[in-house]
Amino acid sequence: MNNLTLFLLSANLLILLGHVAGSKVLQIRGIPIAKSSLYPSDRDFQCLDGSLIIPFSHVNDNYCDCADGSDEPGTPACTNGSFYCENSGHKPRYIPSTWVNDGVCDCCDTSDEYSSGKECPNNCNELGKEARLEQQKAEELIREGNKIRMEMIAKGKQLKTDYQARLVKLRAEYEEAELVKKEKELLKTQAEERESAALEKYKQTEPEQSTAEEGEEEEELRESDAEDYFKLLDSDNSGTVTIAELQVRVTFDKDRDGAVSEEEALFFLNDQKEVDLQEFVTSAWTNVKPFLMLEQGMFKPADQREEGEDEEEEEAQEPIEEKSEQEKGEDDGAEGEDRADDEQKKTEESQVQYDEETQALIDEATVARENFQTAEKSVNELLTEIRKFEEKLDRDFGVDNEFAPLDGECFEYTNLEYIYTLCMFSKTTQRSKSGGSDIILGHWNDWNGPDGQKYSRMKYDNGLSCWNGPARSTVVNLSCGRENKLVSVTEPSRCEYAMEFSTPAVCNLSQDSANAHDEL
Ligand code: MAN
Repeated sequence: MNNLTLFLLSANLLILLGHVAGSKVLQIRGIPIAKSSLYPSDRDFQCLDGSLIIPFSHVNDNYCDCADGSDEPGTPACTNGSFYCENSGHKPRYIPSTWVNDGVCDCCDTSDEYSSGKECPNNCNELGKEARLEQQKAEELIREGNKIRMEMIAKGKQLKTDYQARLVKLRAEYEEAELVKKEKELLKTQAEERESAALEKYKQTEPEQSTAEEGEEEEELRESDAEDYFKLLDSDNSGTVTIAELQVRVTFDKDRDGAVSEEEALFFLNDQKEVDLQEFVTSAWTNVKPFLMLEQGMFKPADQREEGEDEEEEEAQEPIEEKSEQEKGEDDGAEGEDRADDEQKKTEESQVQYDEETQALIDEATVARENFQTAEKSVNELLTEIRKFEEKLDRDFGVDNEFAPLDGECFEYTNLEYIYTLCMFSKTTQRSKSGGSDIILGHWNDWNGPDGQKYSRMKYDNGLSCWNGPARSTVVNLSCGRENKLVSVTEPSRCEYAMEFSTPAVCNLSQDSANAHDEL
C-alpha cells in the first residue's frame, strides 16, 4: 500500500463521515459534486430553503433539522429529503432519502445501502451498457424515421403545389361553366316561353282541374312535408340542420358506401354548413326529397302502378315523417304520391295529341331544360371540388407539411370486439365485428398537443351521440415509428376513445436527440 493509496482510503473514510477538517468544500454524501459548494464545511450550514442555520457538524448526523430535509441528504432521517447516486457507468439518479439504508438496493453503485448490512452488487456497468444499447436503438429509429419524414416533407410540399395548380384550373373551369350555365338558362327560358305560348291553346280546351289550384296545393304539401322533415332532422332542436345531423342518416349516403361524407351532406344542404327552416324549405328540400322518397320506397316503375292508382292518390297528401315499422308495413304500396303524380302527368301528357309544331316546341324546351340542368350540375360539382381543394390548402399539415401525404389515408385496428378506422384529417369510426354499420367516433377538429408539441396529438370530435351522454370523440397520440400504423385503440372513458398512431412524420431528429442527451 503506497502513500497515495493510503491517502485516498482515509479521504474516502472522511468523506463518508461527511467532513474533512481543513477543506472548505467537501463531497457530502447524497449530493452531486456540482452542488458541494452549497455545503461549505468552514461555516454553519444554512438549510437550502433558508429557514434555519445549524452547525455544519449537524449535516448528515442522522437527525433532521431543516424543514426541507436539506441537512440530511445522505441519511434517511428526513422524510422529504433526496439522495443522489452517482451510478458511475450508468445514469445518475435521485431517490427519496428514506430509501437510504432500508435494506433494498436502489442505486446500481450500491451507495444507498452503506450501513444496512445489505450486500448490493454494483451492476452499473451492465445496466449502463443495456441502457446505451436501448438508446442507440431509439436513435437509430429516429434516424431512419427522420429519413422517411424528409420524404414526406418533400411529398407534402409537392402536394400543396399540386393543390394550388389544381385550384387555379378549377377556378377557370368554374368561370367557364358559369357562362355556359347562364347561356343555357337563357335558352331554356326562351324555349319555355315558346312552349307555354304553344300550350296555351290546349289549356283552354282541356277540361282539367285548374293548374293554378293544383300548383298551390302542391306547394302547400311541399312546404308541410319539408317542415316536418326539417324538425325530424334537427335532432338537437337548434333551429338549424347541420352536416353532422345529416351524417347520422343513411338516407343521405348518395354513393351507398356506408358513410355520409361531408361532401354528400353539403350537397343536400346546398353547399352550406347548416341551414335554417326557411332555407331548408326553399332550397335544400329540392335536393333532399328525391332521396327521401327513394328510401321510403316511393319511386316505383310505371308498370307497377296500374292498379289501385286512385286509392294511392287519395292518401297522397300525408306529410312525410318517420313511421313505425308497423305503420310502414300498413302503408306499403300506398306511398310515392309525388312520384305518382309526376308519372300520371307524364302519362296524361303523352295521351294528349299535340300538333307537330307544338310537340316540336315541347321537345325543344325539354332538351333546353335538360341542358340547363347539366350545366347547373357541372357548376355545382366544380364548386364542391373548389371547396375541397381550398380546404386542403388551408389545412395545417404540420410545420413542414409533413402530414400532407397522410391526408385522406385510412388505417385500421381490430380488437376482440370492434374494427376501428382512423381516416386522417377526416374521421374516426368503430364497427362491431358482429356486424352493423359504422359508428362515427369523431370528425377531424384540430391538432391539440401540449405546448411546443402541438403536432403530437390530433382531436376528432362531434361523433355520434353517446346514449344518454356526450357526442363521441377521439384523441390520436402520435409517436415516432418506421411506418404509418394504427397501433392501438382504447376507450378510457365511455364514448371517449384514444388511438395510438405511429408515424415517421414525428421522427424529428433534432428534438428527440436533444432530449435524449439531456437525460444521459
Ligand atoms: C357502443 C360502442 C361503445 C360505447 C357504447 C356506449 O356500444 O360505441 O364503444 O361505449 O356504445 O353506449
